[in-house]
Amino acid sequence: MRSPGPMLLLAALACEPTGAGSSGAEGGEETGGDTVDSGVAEVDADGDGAPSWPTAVDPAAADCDDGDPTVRPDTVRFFPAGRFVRGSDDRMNTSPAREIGLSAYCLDRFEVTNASFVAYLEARAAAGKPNQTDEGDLLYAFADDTPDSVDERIVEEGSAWSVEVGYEDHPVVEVYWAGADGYCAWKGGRLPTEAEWEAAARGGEQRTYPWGEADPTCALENYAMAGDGHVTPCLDDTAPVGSYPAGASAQGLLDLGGNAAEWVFDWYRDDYYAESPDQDPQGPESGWVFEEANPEGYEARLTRGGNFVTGPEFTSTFVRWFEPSKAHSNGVGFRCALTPR
Ligand SMILES: [Ca+2]
Ligand SMILES: [Ca+2]
Ligand SMILES: [Ca+2]
Repeated sequence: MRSPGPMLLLAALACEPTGAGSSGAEGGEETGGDTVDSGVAEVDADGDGAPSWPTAVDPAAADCDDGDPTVRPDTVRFFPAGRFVRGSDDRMNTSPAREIGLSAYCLDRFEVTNASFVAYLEARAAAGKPNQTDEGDLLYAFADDTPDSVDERIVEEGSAWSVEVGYEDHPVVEVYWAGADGYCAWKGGRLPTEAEWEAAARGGEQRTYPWGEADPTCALENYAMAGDGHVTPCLDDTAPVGSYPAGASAQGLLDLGGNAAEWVFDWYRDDYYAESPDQDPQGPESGWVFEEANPEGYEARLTRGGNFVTGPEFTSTFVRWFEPSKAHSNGVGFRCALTPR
């Protein structure tokens, strides 16, 4: 477990998404120390109003880190150990659908925002490496040479960074996998595994979409509507995180469908589900994709949940979407997981 320095704590305090207000903060007002029916007292060691996850009666109110008052269930949700059916037999790369087990984990309720990611760049600058990991991997794509509909929202000005006004609470996009991985580690967490992401979206009910079975609409998520052979985006841009409370998952996670697609930890192989372990799968050892247009193939990682320009099927709970491992895109961001502690 890494020990966060003062800069991390300051950044964590400054980075709670303000777009979160509409979706409530269940659990945040809980008082610790209540005696429950079993006679076991809930413990709230860090005094943030949320009981520690091993003692919490209600998983939705559980504190994933009872030693850190900046980690609370209004922004990080606890998922108890359990089993769920992953995948779908409808698609080759999601077959076979089968039951797997996961240890307890925690997952952010919101996509990581531009403002939060700038705090990470500032912390890297203090370490002398503003836009790269210690291994030299780029974090954010400032110089985007691909034509697209959305400009970069984080602007580099010498040794400082600013977010385009009005985009502070939008999900960070144009972020490399290494940037997502590095940010989550800096926050004391990690990227979710693909299986953790899917279990959270399924909500313990085998949901087709994070909110349930209803077809996507522009009131449920930020995606692109299917039409006659083409798609029409609801907004053609990101929206502030947490803008679609009607599309929340069973456990209250926002924007799992649409807005920014989300990097997960795993490498991508289309046949992985046939060979993956039944407990806590972490993905294959390496990722690779072959395509007609690119028969030599390329190294690939995974995103989940679709984004503001993808059609409805990509925003389902089970569809897997691969990207070149060093890719960046105006529609790809991430959220972080945490092993409860
Ligand atoms: Ca607590
Ligand atoms: Ca806490
Ligand atoms: Ca998303």
